[in-house]
Amino acid sequence: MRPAPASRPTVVVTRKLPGPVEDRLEREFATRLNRDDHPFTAPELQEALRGADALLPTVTDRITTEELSVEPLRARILANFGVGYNHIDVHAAKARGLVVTNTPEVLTDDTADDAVMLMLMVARRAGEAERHVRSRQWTGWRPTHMLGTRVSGKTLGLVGMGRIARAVATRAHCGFGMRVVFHDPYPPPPALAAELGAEQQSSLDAVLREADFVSLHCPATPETRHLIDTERLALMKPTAFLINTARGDIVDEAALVAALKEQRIAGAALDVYEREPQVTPDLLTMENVVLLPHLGSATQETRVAMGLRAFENLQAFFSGAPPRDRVV
Ligand code: 8YV
Repeated sequence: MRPAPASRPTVVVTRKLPGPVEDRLEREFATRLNRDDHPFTAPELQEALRGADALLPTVTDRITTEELSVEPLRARILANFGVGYNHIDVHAAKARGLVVTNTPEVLTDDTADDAVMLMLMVARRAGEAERHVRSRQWTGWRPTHMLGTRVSGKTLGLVGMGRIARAVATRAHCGFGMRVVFHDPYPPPPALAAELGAEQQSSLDAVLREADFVSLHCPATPETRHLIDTERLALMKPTAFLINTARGDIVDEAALVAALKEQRIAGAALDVYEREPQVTPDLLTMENVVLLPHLGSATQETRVAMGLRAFENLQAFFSGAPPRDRVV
């Protein structure tokens, strides 16, 4: 008699994923999809941790010590959909014997494009101008209408110099002839920075003082929470713009609102927020602020690639091989 096939691992997918990713997951695993795409509640996450071998979560799932304290815990891996995993308490996960993986590299270019788009939008007043046309206020061309700020040739300050920052540096330096300065406590080798035309600064404060555009590219950790606060915003030029495609809690949003109101900086372009999906109401009223709904990796191509990368991590794990993108 042939042995019965080993039962397939059960995987709970917490949000709706692109079709090709869901198909792939369903072919390989006993997959539970989130058909109506509702954000999971804490009890739902706990239920999944109790009832499945793996979770494929996203940034909208807060997986803290509390969620991870379930008994009995069945899940053995959290295959995160996304490179950032600050929504997962990885120490608590590790303590409970869970493996955590992420999806680096595949979203680098699209997120860098998003940062450049935000820089151009805020400098050239694109959001404000679009609202102007759509609300039928445009009365025609005139030499002094909606003048913005030139991007080409200006100085871009990068906070963090990982993969996404380096892709932004290339675009800014090669595409816009910008001078690129950066600070990272773990900087890339000098030869690599030189290749990108990027100059390392001795401190974050030096970057903030020099830059016409400050773009944030550090991970969200306890150390980087409110890294950009009242004091750091005060170091920026009154003509400078802040761009954030990293994580909302790197910026003290209340301090940012105050700096914008008092015109201590020229504007801000944000893709991420401290309390997503809530946005500090004052920001919604400011014309010199561009607000996007966490779109960094939001292209068809990248979201499929992220899903397949999470799938590959699960596949490796359940076949007994080390997953490529293990973070703990
Ligand atoms: C994702 C992101 O869309 O990968 C990240 O860290 O911020 C985004 O690109 C999101 O995290 C998906 O969970």
